[in-house]
Formats: sequence, structure tokens, C-alpha cells
Amino acid sequence: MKNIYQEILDSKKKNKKLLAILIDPDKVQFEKLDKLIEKINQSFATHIFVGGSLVETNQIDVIIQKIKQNCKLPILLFPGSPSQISKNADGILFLNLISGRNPDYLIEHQVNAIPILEKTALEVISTGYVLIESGKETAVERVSQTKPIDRNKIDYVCQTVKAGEYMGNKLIYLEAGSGAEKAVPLEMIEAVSKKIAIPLIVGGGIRSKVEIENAFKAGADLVVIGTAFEDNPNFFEA
Ligand code: 1GP
Repeated sequence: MKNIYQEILDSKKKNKKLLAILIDPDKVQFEKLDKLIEKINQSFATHIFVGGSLVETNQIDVIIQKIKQNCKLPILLFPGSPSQISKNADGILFLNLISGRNPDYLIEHQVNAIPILEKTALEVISTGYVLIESGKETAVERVSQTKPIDRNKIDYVCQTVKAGEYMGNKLIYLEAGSGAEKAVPLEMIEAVSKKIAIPLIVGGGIRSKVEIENAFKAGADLVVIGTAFEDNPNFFEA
């Protein structure tokens, strides 16, 4: 497997937009996984993310193994906690919840993850994770016990992502939360993408191909789709 982060950087340089499909191990039905992978292979997806705020299944290893059998896309863990680390993936978004002020999600989980990570060959990609208010309480907010940033406070979000970049994060992830009522505002994507030099991921509440396209046009380098594909595996065909 090539260096995943380097490929993201190269894509950004060439203005080649990226799309990740998020698979939540708690929601995916194992028997239907083959069919989903087939759909992913036919789509324009470039990455697979695996994870969720509260993964209760112990099936992560086998789910990833099964995806790998039939799909060549790089698989990145998108973990809500260290228990979601699987050596079968290719890399991990090493998240710092920089919109929040809960030390558990700024350093505690990261410290606890090290002994587990050291037993793997995962590519570790530090990611400043920024939760944006999106209408109603989301799972990330509930589980992390942090407040999202007001969706109108674009200047403050810009300040936050810049701090995240200066602190050494290699990616910034603007997150409205899975199944969010409202996605991250396009003006915010635009302002943030101008503020940072590192690649920008945007996800949460994006439900159509037009919305994906709009997020790309506003400046997202990689868009994440979870719920819309979960609800409709024919999402990319319509
Ligand atoms: C959630 O950003 C991802 O962490 C994807 O959100 O499920 O709303 O697409 P959706």
C-alpha cells in the first residue's frame, strides 16, 4: 500500500477531488457487505473510512478483512475510541477533537491508543477534528460530551483550524455529525479551505451528488458520505 497521506497531498495539488464512503460497523449488515462493496467499486469513491462514535460490535476486524478481499481502495479507521483500532486497515485518522474542550478527546484516548497502535503497521495521520453545530444533537456531541461550534461563527472556526494546523495536524476534518440535519455551510468550507494549506475533509449530512459537488467547489478536498449510502446503496447510480 502506497503512502495514503502523500496520495491525498498529491491529489490536492492536482485538484483531484476525493470521496470516502464511511462504513459504520454497527450499522452494516455483514451478509449485505459484498453487495455494498460491489456498489462502492462502481462508484467514484477513492477511500473507505471505517468507524463511528459508539461502535459496539467486535466485528471490525472481520468487516475490514471482508472489504479488503473485494476492494482495492485504501481503508482508513475513523475511530471514536481506541477499541476501534484494527490492524487489518491501512491507516488511521488520529483524531484530535479541537472544537471541544474535553481532555479525553484531546489527549487521553490518544495516549491509550499507543500500545495498540504499536502492534500494527497502520499509517497514522493526525487529524484536527472540528464539530460544527448542525441542527440537532449528534452522536459525536453526545459521546464526546463536547459542544459543537456555532455554524455562524466562521471566524472562530477559521481560528480553530489554523491552530490545528500549527499544532501539527496533517488534515482538518469539518464534521456536522453523522445524519446531521444541516451539513457544514458552504461559506464555512470556503473560508476554512483558504485559511489552511493542509487538505480539508468535510462530512456529515451530505445527501446528494449535487451536495458533494458543491462541497468540492467550495474547497473540500475529500468529502465523506455515510448515511446517504447506508440508506440507499444505489446512491451513486441515480
Ligand atoms: C460522519 O462525516 C461522517 O462522521 C458522515 O456523515 O453519515 O451524515 O454522511 P453522514
